[in-house]
Amino acid sequence: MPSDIKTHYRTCNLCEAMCGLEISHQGGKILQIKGDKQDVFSRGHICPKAIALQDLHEDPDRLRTPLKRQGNEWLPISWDAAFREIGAKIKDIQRQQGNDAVAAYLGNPNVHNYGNMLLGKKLWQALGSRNLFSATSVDQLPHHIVSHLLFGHQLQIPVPDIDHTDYFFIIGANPMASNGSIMSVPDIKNRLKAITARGGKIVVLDPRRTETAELATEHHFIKPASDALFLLAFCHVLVNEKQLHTQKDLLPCHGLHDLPELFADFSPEMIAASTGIPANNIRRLCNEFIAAPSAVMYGRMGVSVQKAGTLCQYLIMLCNILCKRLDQTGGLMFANPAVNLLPHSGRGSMGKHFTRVRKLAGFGGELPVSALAEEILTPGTGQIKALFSVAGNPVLSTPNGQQLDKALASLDYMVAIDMYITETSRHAHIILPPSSPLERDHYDVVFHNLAVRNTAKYSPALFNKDKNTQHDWQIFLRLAKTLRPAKKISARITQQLMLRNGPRLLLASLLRFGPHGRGFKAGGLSLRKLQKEPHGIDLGPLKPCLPKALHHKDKHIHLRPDFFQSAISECKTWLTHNPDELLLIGRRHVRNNNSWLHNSQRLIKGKNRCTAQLHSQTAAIFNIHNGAHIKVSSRVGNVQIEAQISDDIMPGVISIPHGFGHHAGSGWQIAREHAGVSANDLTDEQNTDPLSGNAVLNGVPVTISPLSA
Ligand SMILES: Nc1nc2c(c(=O)[nH]1)N[C@H]1C(S)=C(S)[C@@H](COP(=O)(O)OP(=O)(O)OC[C@H]3O[C@@H](n4cnc5c(=O)[nH]c(N)nc54)[C@H](O)[C@@H]3O)O[C@H]1N2
Ligand SMILES: Nc1nc2c(c(=O)[nH]1)N[C@H]1C(S)=C(S)[C@@H](COP(=O)(O)OP(=O)(O)OC[C@H]3O[C@@H](n4cnc5c(=O)[nH]c(N)nc54)[C@H](O)[C@@H]3O)O[C@H]1N2
Ligand code: SF4
Ligand SMILES: [Mo]
Repeated sequence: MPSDIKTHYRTCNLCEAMCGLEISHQGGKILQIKGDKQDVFSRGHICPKAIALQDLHEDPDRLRTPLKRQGNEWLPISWDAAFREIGAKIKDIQRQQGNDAVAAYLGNPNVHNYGNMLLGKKLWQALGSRNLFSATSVDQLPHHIVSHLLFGHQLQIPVPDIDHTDYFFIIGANPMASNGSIMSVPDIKNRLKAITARGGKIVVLDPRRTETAELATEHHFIKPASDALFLLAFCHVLVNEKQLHTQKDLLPCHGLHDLPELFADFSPEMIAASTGIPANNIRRLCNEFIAAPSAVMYGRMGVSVQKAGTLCQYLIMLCNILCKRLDQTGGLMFANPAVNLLPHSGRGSMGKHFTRVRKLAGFGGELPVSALAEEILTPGTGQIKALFSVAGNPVLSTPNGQQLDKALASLDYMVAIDMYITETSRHAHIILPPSSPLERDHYDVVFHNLAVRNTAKYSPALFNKDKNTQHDWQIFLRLAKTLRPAKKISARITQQLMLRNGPRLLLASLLRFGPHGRGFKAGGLSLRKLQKEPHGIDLGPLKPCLPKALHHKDKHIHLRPDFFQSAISECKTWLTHNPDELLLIGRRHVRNNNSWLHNSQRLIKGKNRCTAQLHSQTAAIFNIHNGAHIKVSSRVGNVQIEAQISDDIMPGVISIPHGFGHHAGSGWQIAREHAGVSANDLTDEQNTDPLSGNAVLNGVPVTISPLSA
């Protein structure tokens, strides 16, 4: 290699897998991005999206300076002028209509950005509004609630010990496309293959025969949103038939004795027709799950964002507990990350506040985003009049996007912190673009807590940002300072210190005082030590840590059957089977990332991915041919989309990926050429999980009809 070619190592921040990248660059230009073979966690693996970091960095459509909207036109504005205008408008609205008139929506990439995680709250605190929404309530909210109830902390979420399991039971997850979620696991393919190679088994329950199902030992179609019934029958066998709740050597639990009553009515025979899974299969799977030397049951988006999402995640946890799979090697285990955010975050609180219009309960200081549009559109005291949208695209990612689109257009004022003019940020009065991911340093403060192995890695910035570029955290701190200038001298000094040092100082102290650091003593893990290890440091496999690590004072798991009783009773009404029902589910593809990587030509090229997949039997009923255009309608709207006939999907199910539906008024030119339609123009904001307020994005009733041939 010529000497002026340099190599930079960093962790990819695009998804949860935390792959190590090796980036060669010369004179400020990226030459190549490949997997870092020496990375202690990912061992050289990357997915096709890694190259998007270059495309994103170089994308001429990526905003590099704040923009102010004048009608339909966008004009550059200086940072100082932008902060001044925002400060004045927001203060004015809050003075006249109260703090709650200003809301914030936080999108998914916040969690992949440690500055946002560590300093974002300064902005929400400065706003002082109870109207805080995020992508959590179209995603993993049920996991937080289950962990809050059972273990005493919303962030204490166990993950599959995939590298040591003999039996991986996957319900409603497609890690081969998603690269794992609530399970940070680079190189999923080889880790899955290793399970079967060592004589283990992978079982997948999914209405689609997915890329993950292809690798599994066994795949079963399950009717969308019937998983709670399947899991109730599974628990029925474990508890009512095999009495596993009476075992003496279970982890200490409260509430075991109430379990038989909960599951009494759900024998495998009762639920077979409604789920599509024969009773003998359920009993066999139970026996196998109990008998395997090690085993783990895991469920993700397919079960999290359905009507009984919270119940499903609860029942999955119960199966793991009853079969002694929780906190066991090869089972469901807790990570021990170098940065442990648990002591510094709320343990989770339920029902402390409710949305104004529909009275949906909040959790952990946030409200369900399914209610955001109506909170903007419904007049009255407490109506939302202004919004900060931060690293999110809720018009494409939350239910009934069309309604939210209208709501955003009606706001008195909106600010977007985003690097693109998106379907959402196009409604903003001002867009504040942050630095590109390659211009900032990186440490995963969230996903090491959900990783299948304990490792730590710090990535410095690859490129220096120029003076006119601001990191997200700088934008937050400057906004906070404008909105709530510190009064006391000590607070002013802290504000100034934070602005000068950013999140790195906090990271350094979290590492030093974290589980692998030694505080003020020498030795132990520190930022300085990590800076010398560009491929990361291996901290070993997941280890048992219960009951010590439980956050409940009594060091017991609280099973809380009382909390789930009503949802379980409700399931009894689902025991009827309607053969004519057509249910919508989602679909992820390894080259998409929610709504925002469609502007990379290298990723979007190829066959149209925004299609409606349906089974040939379903197609025949509606007289639909492969490639035909069809209309899909739901209670809230309709879309016109290309049909893709595939027998890899269950009859009676239709699958449309989310994140498409790019608007002509957006600024991503390549994405617009592959606009597609938004699945969330069909999902219903009124349809939420009663236990959590989480959105129902899978199992949405729709009808279809062919458009002219
Ligand atoms: N129907 C259906 N809907 C779904 C899902 C589904 O499976 N089906 N999945 C849901 C899930 S799991 C999620 S997480 C949500 C995602 O929902 P959102 O988070 O609302 O949407 P994203 O598409 O991730 O949009 C991210 C935005 O952040 C911007 N961005 C990227 N990086 C940064 C950064 O570092 N700083 C800033 N300031 N901006 C940045 C991008 O330009 C983009 O506009 O979608 C949900 N919606
Ligand atoms: N390439 C890519 N990777 C991503 C993302 C992306 O958009 N693209 N998004 C990231 C984000 S934000 C997240 S949260 C994760 C999500 O990660 P995953 O949950 O692994 O991803 P999904 O592909 O949504 O998997 C859900 C699976 O559930 C199935 N399913 C749908 N409905 C049901 C049902 O009712 N019952 C059952 N049993 N299964 C059902 C679907 O067919 C699908 O295979 O992926 C992350 N990684
Ligand atoms: S799997 Fe995720 S972390 Fe790894 S390269 Fe792809 S997008 Fe990046
Ligand atoms: Mo997500």
